[in-house]
Amino acid sequence: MTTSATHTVVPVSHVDPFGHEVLEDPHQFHAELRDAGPVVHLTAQDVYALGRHEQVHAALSDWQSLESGAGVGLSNFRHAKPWRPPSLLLEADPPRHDAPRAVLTRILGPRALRRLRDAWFADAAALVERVLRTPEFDAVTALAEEFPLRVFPDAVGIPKEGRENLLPYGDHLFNAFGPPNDLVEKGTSRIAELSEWVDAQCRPAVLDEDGFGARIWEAAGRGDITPEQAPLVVRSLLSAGVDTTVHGLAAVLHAFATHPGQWRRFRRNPGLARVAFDEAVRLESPVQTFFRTAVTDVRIGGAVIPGGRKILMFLGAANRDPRRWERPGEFDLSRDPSGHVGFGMGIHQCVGQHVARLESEALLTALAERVERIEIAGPVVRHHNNTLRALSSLPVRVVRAGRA
Ligand code: OVM
Repeated sequence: MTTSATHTVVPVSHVDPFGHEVLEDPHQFHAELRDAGPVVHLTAQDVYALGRHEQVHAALSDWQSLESGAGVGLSNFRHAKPWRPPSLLLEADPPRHDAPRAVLTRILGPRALRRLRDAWFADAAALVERVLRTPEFDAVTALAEEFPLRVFPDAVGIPKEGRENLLPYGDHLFNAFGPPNDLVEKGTSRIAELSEWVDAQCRPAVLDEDGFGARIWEAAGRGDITPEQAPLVVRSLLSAGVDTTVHGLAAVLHAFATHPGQWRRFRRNPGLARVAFDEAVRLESPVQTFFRTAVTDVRIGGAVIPGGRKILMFLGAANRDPRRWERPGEFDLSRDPSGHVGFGMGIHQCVGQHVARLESEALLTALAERVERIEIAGPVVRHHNNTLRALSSLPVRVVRAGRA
C-alpha cells in the first residue's frame, strides 16, 4: 500500500475559538490545536483549522488552491450575501485583485512614506511630551489609540468630522469575519450609520489633495484602476489601517512594560525599533485569524479538504509554534522575527505594513528618548473581538529619563 492515496483521520476539536474564554486567553487552545495535528476539524463552526506555522505559512502562500474571493471570514460568499460590498483587495483573487493591489503597493510603499517621516516623528514627540506630564496613564487610550488617530486619517486625507466612527467601524468589521455571535450582535445596531459615514469619506470631493485617498483617485484618473474601484480602495485604508495599528502599538507597549530588560536594551540601541514592533506583532498577532476557501479538494498534512469548504488559519498560533520558534512566548529583541505570519504572507501580505512600522518607530523612538522605565500600574483589560487580539486598557507608570 502506498501512503499517497490514504487519508489521515482528521482530529476533532469541540472548542469554540470565538468564545469569550478563548478570546480572553487563546494560548492553551492554540497549543492543543497545534498538537492535535496539522489539520483539525472544528465542530463548533464545521470548518478545518490550521494552527502550525508550516501549514499556516503554506496556506497563506497558496492563493491558487485557497481563494479569498469567497470571503476571508466564516461566511461563504458563494452561498451568502456579504454584509458590505467585498473588498477589492482582501476579498478578491487574481487577476481582479492585482490592479488595486499594485496601486496601493506604490502609494503605501517605503519611498512614498519618506515625506511623512519627519512630521510623524515630531507628532509622536509632542504627544509623548504631553502624556508624560502625568506619571501614570492608560497606554491604550493615551498612546496606542491617540497616535494613529492623529496621523493616519490625516495621511489618508479625510476631514476631521466623524473620525470617532473609525474604531467602532473597524471593531465591527473584524467581528464580522467570525461567526454571528454576541460580538457581532452588539455592533449591528450602528453599522448602517457607520458604513454610510465611511463610504462618504471615499469620494474625491471630500479627500484632501495631499493624501493617500487623492493618490488613489489619481490612479483611477490614469486608468490604473477604474473610477468604480477607487472608492472601495479608499475604504480598504479606512477599514484595515486603524484598529490593526492601534492593537499593534498596544502589543509592543504591553510587551515592553512586561519585559523591562528589553526596554533597557532598546534604549541603548534605538535602531531596534523595527525589530521590536515585528517581534510584538509575532508575539501578540493583532490579527489572529483569517479564513480561506478550498477551490477544489486540497491535501494539507495528509488530510483532504473538500472543495468549497472553509479553512481557518490561526496566525496567532503559528506565530507561537514551538516547532518554528524558540521560547515562542518571550518578547526577545535578539530574535529575528521575520517569517512571522502576523502580516500574512504571499500576495495578500499586509500592504500597509510600512505605514504601521513607521507609526511604531515614531512612537517608540519618542518614548525611548524620554522614558527610563515603564511598568504596569493596574489591571490589563482585554477587548474581545472575533479577529483582533486587543486591549481596552493598559495602565502604566513611567519614570522619565534624564531627571537625575
Ligand atoms: C479591506 C480590509 C478590511 C479589513 C482588514 C483588511 C487586514 C483589509 O477592506 O480591504 O486587511
